[in-house]
Amino acid sequence: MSDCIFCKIAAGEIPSNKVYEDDKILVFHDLEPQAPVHILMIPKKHITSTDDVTDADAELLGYMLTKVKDVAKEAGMDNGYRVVINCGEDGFQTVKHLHMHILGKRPMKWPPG
Ligand code: IU
Repeated sequence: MSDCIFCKIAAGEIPSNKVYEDDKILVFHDLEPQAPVHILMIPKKHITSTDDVTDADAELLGYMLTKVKDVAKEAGMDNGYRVVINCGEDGFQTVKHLHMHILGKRPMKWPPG
């Protein structure tokens, strides 16, 4: 999508502090970290939110989950971490391109705010 900032980051048109990249996904540090390590994982394919996921995306989303532990380990999150996907207004999704937050290096609380 031409007006999507995460599509532009995925395409390299806007720079990011990259952690990992392959043909399917990009992983980069969040600009406003909410934990000592706060990483975002995005599919390069534009999917607006979990509300927009279709059967055709099953392999891609499964692939993303398989990469989480590698990214977490690489970032030193040896004692656990949290994976979050916000969706829609009540879910406080501000960027309309599906992304996983991976947060760690501090104890998390539950329930989230
Ligand atoms: P949310 O789940 O849509 O609320 O999260 C969007 C995140 O994207 C949020 O943590 C922002 O700090 C982050 N972010 C970013 O890292 N770089 C950007 O250019 C923009 C948002 I726009």
